[in-house]
Amino acid sequence: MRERGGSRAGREQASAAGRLGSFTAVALLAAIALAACSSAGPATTPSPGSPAPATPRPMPIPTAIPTPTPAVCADPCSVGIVGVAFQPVTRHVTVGTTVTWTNRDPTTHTVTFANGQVDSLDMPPGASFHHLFDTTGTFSYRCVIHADMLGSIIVTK
Ligand SMILES: [Cu+2]
Repeated sequence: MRERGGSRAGREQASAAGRLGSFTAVALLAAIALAACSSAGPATTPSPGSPAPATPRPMPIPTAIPTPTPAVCADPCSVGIVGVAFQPVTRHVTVGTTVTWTNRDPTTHTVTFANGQVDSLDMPPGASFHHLFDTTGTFSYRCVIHADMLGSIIVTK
């Protein structure tokens, strides 16, 4: 009983040793192959004549770009109504400036302030409308006939 068990254990040991041996051989071959690869010359070692490898340049630090001061539209300031749009859409003026809108379209438009204080009512082709801005603020307006016709007058001191 004991001997049979012992001999079976011995066979298993021998077999394990054999597997270990073949594994060692494979590992050794792999090591040799790796060594052969890594010592394969000029790819890894730059020759003296080749340019120096590029050194990473530091990221440029973004500099603050000053916001350009919007051009002030001199008094009297004009806004065109062309192609179913206010042109320009936004005008910057100073207090005391009169803005004149002129309809250069073949269709009727309006200049209607969002605050409800100013309304040109219908402006047929060729008609003009003007308003004197005597307070600071941003005045948004639109054409009541064309929903996407929007404009604004920004009044500063
Ligand atoms: Cu319109």
